[in-house]
Amino acid sequence: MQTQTLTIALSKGRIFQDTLPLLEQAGIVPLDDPVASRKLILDTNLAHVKVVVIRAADVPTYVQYGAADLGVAGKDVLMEGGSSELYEPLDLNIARCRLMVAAPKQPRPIHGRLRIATKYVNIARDYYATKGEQVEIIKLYGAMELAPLVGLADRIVDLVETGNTLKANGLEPTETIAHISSRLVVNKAAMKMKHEPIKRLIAQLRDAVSAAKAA
Ligand code: PRT
Ligand code: MG
Repeated sequence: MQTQTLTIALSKGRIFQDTLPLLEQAGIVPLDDPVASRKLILDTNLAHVKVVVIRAADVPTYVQYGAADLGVAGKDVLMEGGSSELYEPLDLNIARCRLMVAAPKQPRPIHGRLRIATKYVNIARDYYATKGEQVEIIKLYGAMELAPLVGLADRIVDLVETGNTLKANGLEPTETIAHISSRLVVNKAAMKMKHEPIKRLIAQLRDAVSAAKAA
């Protein structure tokens, strides 16, 4: 039987960088650096394995539709997207951070509903609904930290790693919504059709994650 091809979706930046050592442990080494080469499809040392490099928020879509067999996505992206059309077999324990509410250290008086700026509108809506608080959610695509400084919002919901970005903008974290790490996601049909190579790769990545934890 011919070797089945595998396509793995990764995003540029921290997820690519942190996934590389795990893939290497599994015997997969991309032949190009996506930043230097600008290529979107990378060959690897294995002829039947390719890596596609896309935006972080697009990874679940590529995998759900089978354009990639597997991918690596932040739990924040998976929670916000809310698709049940993917398998999520492994916590890779990389790109870790927390999804938090943050507020100005010197808050302004709040009139009426609390205004929350975030790119995570679904997560924020659910979070405040569960708390039973009526809030107004304002969708932004980036630089959430700016919103309270210019009076656009009273709070933000954003990812926090070191807390330096919040601090530099006069904000402080007030509540943790979720602990975040990146997950391996797998296309449901591929899991059946390419069961052997995918099962093997999951097992190898699981070992690599355990080894990284022990180190
Ligand atoms: O950047 P781009 O617009 O291309 O897309 P993206 O922001 O979705 O991708 P990327 O590569 O920035 O993030 C990919 C994934 O990394 C996210 O979905 C998270 O799961 C994970 N991750 C881990 C983080 C962080 N840590 C993180 N600190 N993603 C973003 N940040 C940002 C955060 O939004 C804030 O602006 O870093 C800033 C805070 O960092 P500290 O250290 O100052 O607290
Ligand atoms: Mg980013």
